[in-house]
Amino acid sequence: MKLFGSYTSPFVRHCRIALMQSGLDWEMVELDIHTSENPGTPTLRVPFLEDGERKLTDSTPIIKYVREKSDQSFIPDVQDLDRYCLANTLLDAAINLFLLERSGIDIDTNKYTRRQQQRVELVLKELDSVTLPTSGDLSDADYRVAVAAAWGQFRNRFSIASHANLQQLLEIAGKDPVFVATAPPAA
Ligand SMILES: N[C@@H](CCC(=O)N[C@@H](CS)C(=O)NCC(=O)O)C(=O)O
Repeated sequence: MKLFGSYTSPFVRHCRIALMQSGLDWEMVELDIHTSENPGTPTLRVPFLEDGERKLTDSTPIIKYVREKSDQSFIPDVQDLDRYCLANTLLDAAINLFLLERSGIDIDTNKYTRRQQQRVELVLKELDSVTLPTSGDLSDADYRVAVAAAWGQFRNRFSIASHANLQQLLEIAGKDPVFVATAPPAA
């Protein structure tokens, strides 16, 4: 199967983690979604996955598909799923702000972008308040929070300096071979 995406995307990173842990046959097709004329996905976002006739357009069904195809489960617990979704909300807001700023919008004066900034801070605080996993035993909710926190540091989009649990989660994830192997390339 083919995973389309970039090495800097946190959503793609999580898919790569699941694929590397799956033992399945797959390859990464590098794609710059911002410059590609006809990227082959209606979302105009990465990741997307092709496996024969099957096409998946979002990291969540991709990870569920990969986990289940390799006899693993995908977030059975509803509270873990909520945490996973919170990390998605954090990423969506932070990436949206990143792209708006890059396109020339002043995100400090616009009412909606200020709300997005507030959302980032509130979700970070909420994510910091949950129990940490033990080393070597990261769930998909842990991975999602970890790739989100790591992306924020990589792009300098938010600080986790006052969030001790998130810092510790990144330390735990830093001992996980696939998390380390999928780190975004140095700029
Ligand atoms: N819900 C999607 C989000 C994917 C997403 O936002 N990808 C970003 C890269 S990290 C993207 O392609 N953004 C391009 C754009 O918004 O124009 C998923 O989980 O796959």
